[in-house]
Amino acid sequence: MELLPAIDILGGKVVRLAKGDYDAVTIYNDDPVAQAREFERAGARWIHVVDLDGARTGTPENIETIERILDGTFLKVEVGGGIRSLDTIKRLYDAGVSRVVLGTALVANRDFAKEALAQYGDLLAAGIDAKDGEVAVEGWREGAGVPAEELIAEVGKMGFKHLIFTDIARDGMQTGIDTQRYVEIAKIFGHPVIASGGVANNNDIAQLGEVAAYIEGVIAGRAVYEGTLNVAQGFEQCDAATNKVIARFVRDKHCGECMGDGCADGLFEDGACEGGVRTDGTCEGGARNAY
Ligand code: AMZ
Repeated sequence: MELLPAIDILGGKVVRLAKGDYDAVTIYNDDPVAQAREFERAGARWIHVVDLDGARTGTPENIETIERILDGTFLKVEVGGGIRSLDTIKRLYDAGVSRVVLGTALVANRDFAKEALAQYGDLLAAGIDAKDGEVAVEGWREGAGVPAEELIAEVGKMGFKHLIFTDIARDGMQTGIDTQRYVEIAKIFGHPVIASGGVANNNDIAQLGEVAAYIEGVIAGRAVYEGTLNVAQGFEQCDAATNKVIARFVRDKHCGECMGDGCADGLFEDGACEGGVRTDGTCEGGARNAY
């Protein structure tokens, strides 16, 4: 489980929006590269970068800034916002981005998403953001008319291995998170999920840590900038949660496949992976083989 501090870029500055509203902007730093360095100094391994201009217009507008972050730090960088072409993915990949997030394209251009997946596989993450259960697109200004659960299941079947799910009503609000919802989402998706939206403090990280087999990571934004979340402690909490999951995998004799990706369903109930944990079936019958 990783804690990913968020750097949302709008007009070249580090901002937070409230519930994704472009009219409710707080500027936290004029220099995204300095912000990234600060997170690196605090112990971050990953950061989550959103090109908010790109998410709004459909074309990334802050790639040069992202390239400067990559040049100026050793961080692993996850990037979303306006990524709708293979050329853009290639540019980000060539620049050294570790994970590329597709949001709107998942509903607006399924063929592109499939082609991207065929070419870039594990580099990609599905970014699904929901308001009242409906998927939101185009900078969250439009509803896609698709229930979130339906799209989550679909992207799992398509072959996405990473999913970032944002609870829009909580995003930028420091409300706390609905841990159980992320467990359900991971089960539907078939792999652990990256939780986003509403993190308020270290208690949220602790709660997610309790179900860490289902949680690949957690993104925190406003709570980091407002200082209600202690990031250094957050990184330690995540490491401890990860270690606990690994220990359980070994103790309960899960197969190596499970360990690599993390199973998503009922893993620890009886110490078995059987029961169709993954939609692609990787774990079925693979339980109890290794270790
Ligand atoms: O805050 C917003 N209005 C917003 C936001 N944070 N709108 C989009 N996004 C992020 C998504 C995802 O990471 O959470 O942009 C990415 C998706 O962009 P696109 O252009 O692929 O839909």
